[in-house]
Amino acid sequence: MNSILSEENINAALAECKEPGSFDVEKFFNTSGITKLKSSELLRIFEKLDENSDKGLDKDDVEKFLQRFQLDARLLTKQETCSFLSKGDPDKDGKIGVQEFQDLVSKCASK
Ligand SMILES: [Ca+2]
Ligand SMILES: [Ca+2]
Repeated sequence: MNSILSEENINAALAECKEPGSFDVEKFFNTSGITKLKSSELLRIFEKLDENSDKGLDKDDVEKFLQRFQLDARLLTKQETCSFLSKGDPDKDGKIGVQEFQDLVSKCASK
């Protein structure tokens, strides 16, 4: 992860959502620099987030989202996990697929 995103940006993004309940996808993607990545880099981020490599970020993957950036980061709360999933899973199959992830990132970037 740190080879793609700068540690400074990751730390800043994590600091913004330290308190349970304060996680905001849009804010995190922008602060971490994820919105500025090329699609090949974005794909590498997705692969790290998708730990079991089933090409989708399901509830478990999303819950551990912050820990993929920093091992000792907190889990997302149930509510944060649900809200992340509902934003990133328009076809509602319970997983954020690669394309859905890219769409979500570009949607966050355009604001
Ligand atoms: Ca997965
Ligand atoms: Ca989906």
